[in-house]
Amino acid sequence: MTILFISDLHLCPTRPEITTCFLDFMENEAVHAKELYVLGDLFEFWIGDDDNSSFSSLIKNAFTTLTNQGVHCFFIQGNRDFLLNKRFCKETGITLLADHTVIDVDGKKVLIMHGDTLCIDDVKYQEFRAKVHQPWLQWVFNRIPLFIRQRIVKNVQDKIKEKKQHKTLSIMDVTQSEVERVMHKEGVNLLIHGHTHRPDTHVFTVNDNQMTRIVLGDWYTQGSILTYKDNTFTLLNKSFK
Ligand code: LP5
Ligand code: MN
Repeated sequence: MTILFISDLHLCPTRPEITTCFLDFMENEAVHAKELYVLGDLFEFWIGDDDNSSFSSLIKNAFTTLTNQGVHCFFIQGNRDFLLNKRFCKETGITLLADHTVIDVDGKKVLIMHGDTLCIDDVKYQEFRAKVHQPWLQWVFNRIPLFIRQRIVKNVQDKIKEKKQHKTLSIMDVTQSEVERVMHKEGVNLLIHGHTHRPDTHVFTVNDNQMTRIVLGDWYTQGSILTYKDNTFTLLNKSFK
């Protein structure tokens, strides 16, 4: 039994090498898995489930093909695709999961998430996140014509880009006390997330219990896949060729 985890692909029409690598992964690797978990930031930005561009359709078709072949696909929203919702999932056969979800891997409880909620020292981001996650605001935003939404997003992104440059790397990483708090709350000793683009396996001890946090990598220069097989988790890179 193989379970795959990916995140932070940041798919967009202007970086075709990522899309090519992703489609190859879906057709030749994911197809042999039992389950595929996408832990957010699949897209560079997802404007809404009514985006029917040829690029969106290409990605949606890849998921539809996979789910039709019997692979269970799951999606957790990232900070760039928090507007990907039920309609996308219905069209593709994906199951949308809550921001923090505990799954069962061979009888072991594993907490999965995008990872942005762990960066609590990044106060400005958490304030921004709380704003754009308001259901009423998303309801209104989704009803604005698509081309206007694209302009709004471009404006906000330009505004934010400059602010991000002034942040330190440690502020944009997870806060260890928050990691320990959520792992304790959910009763797990294994956490898998993405977002920080710092692929690694962190092993630490809390009250004599060994805890593990696996961080997925981004797909900027190569694919990055966490594989669970034969009772073992392995972080693998997939070259762009
Ligand atoms: O993804 P990454 O690593 O580049 O950066 C993230 C955080 N940035 C973001 C921003 C998104 O990438 C772009 C969002 C565009 C949204 C358009 C919204 C349109 C309205 C929708 C309404 C439903 O997620 C970055 C983190 C970093 O991760 C590391 O964790 O630091 O956060 C920021 O840079 C955010 C700034 O700190 C806060 C900026 C506040 C600007 C307020 C603009 C007003 C927005 C009003 C929205 C209604
Ligand atoms: Mn992210």
